[in-house]
Amino acid sequence: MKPKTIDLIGVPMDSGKRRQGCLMGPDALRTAGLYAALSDLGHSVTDSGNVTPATFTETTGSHLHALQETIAWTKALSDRTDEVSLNTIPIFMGGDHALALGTVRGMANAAAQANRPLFVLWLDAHTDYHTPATTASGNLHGTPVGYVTGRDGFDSFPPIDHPVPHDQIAMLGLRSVDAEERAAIEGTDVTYVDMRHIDEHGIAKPLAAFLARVAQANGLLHVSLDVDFLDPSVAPAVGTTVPGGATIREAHLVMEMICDSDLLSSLDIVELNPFLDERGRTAQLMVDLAASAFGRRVFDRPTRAY
Ligand code: B3U
Ligand code: MN
Ligand code: MN
Repeated sequence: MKPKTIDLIGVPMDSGKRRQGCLMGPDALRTAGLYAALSDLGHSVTDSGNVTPATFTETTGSHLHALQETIAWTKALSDRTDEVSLNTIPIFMGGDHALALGTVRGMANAAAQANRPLFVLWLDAHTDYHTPATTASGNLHGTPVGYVTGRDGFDSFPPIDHPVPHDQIAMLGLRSVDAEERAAIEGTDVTYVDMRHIDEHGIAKPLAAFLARVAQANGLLHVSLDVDFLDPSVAPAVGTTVPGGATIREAHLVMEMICDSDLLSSLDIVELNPFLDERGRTAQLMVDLAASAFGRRVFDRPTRAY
């Protein structure tokens, strides 16, 4: 892989759900050595510190948890993402998944300005396709895909000027989908790949097909990696533990294939809750996965035929 310019952006955001702790995520990723892992691979890395939300006053009485705070973060993150040059790959160190309301909105604007389509790879146990009206939990980390695709009901959020078309989104790792999300998503062209499909056909096939479409369209690729994509037995530092997730090897293969495609233009690492971690192992795994996405290999070439 050619050397890249990478910008580490901390997003200590915890407003997307009630269980707290993701605000420590950026520092856990720093402590686990994300900067060194990427610069040791020959990339030019900067750590821009943390984003802060605009000031806000929380309202009460809504079924939505921390709505005003999440809106404030969404504004700050879309503005911050707008500033990123397309020659730089931002890594948003979360923070919970509600940060993708801002990062994907910002990347969609950046892509539109460059006249290129934005594709989104959603690595998650969940589809996160709710709207503020359909979420039963009131947790806005379950809504970013609904928001960026332009679903109704996000009235007080920044408007979506460039909705991401459904057929430019692929979701891998699904195993916990609410009834409303399922009904809504089945009526779209989203590529949704659940764990059963991965068990039966492997993870490489649907991913290769998606990456080929991104390449064909000269698209930008935003990857949103939720810790709960992985099985909680190997990635315990997450609030929503859903058994039956991706293995370490499947996750590395995904990252290695993303690297080989040379398409990655932005990356979220989200839902890491260091308060729930075991001696930093989940943070370390996320750093290792990021390294795979940026070229870390055991060997550069496969072995000779045997
Ligand atoms: N779909 C459920 C659960 C959930 C979504 N994302 C996470 N959990 N991490 C909800 O609350 O919207
Ligand atoms: Mn998620
Ligand atoms: Mn999830």
